[in-house]
Amino acid sequence: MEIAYIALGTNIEPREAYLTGALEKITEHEEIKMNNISSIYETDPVGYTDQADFLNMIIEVETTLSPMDLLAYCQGIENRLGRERDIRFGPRTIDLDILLYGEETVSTDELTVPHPRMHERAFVLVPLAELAPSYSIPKVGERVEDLLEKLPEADKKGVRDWSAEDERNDT
Ligand code: A4P
Ligand code: MG
Repeated sequence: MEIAYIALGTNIEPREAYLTGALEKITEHEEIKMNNISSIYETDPVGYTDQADFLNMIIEVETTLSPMDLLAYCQGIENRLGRERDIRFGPRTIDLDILLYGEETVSTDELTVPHPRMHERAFVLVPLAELAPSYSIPKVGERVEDLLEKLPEADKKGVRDWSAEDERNDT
């Protein structure tokens, strides 16, 4: 059994339905147990910025799958939810990235764990700090909450708690 963290991201409507669909399909697997889920955040696009805002969230799972098998299962879910790959970093119905797999590091053509860009991304660190603030990221050697603390304010402003939006819609 290993603890793994998986990041979910979507910026094609219906965004919330893509998140819900992915969560359902992840929990369907008998070798994956959902331990915890973060809040949902609405986030400014990073990298390729001429695209719609994302919804991002992170889940903690417990699994007996190997990192490669977990990746393959996640990619199958992406495909089932209509993911098309054209622009790198571009719009997507659902993106499932394996951030962390216990204390393990993986470095192959198909899979890099910890995810190589996670430690500099507010849309990853903000939700991850909810679930695992004191997790020290292998290779980087720093804790999630310390990495988050060091990010520029402008980056953090690009990550907004989406449950607050629901309240706005109610009024
Ligand atoms: N791959 C390698 N390591 C991993 C890993 N740890 N988890 C390989 C998942 N996949 C991994 O991914 C390309 C290849 O990465 C896969 O074939 C897999 O073997 P992809 O999902 O097909 O393409 P991608 O998502 O466009 O590329 P990548 O590199 O995952 O992009 P990023 O770095 O994840 O960036 N802005 C906001 N606000 N929110 C976002 O969620 N996401 C991106 C995507 C850019 N900007 C964003 C967001
Ligand atoms: Mg990806």
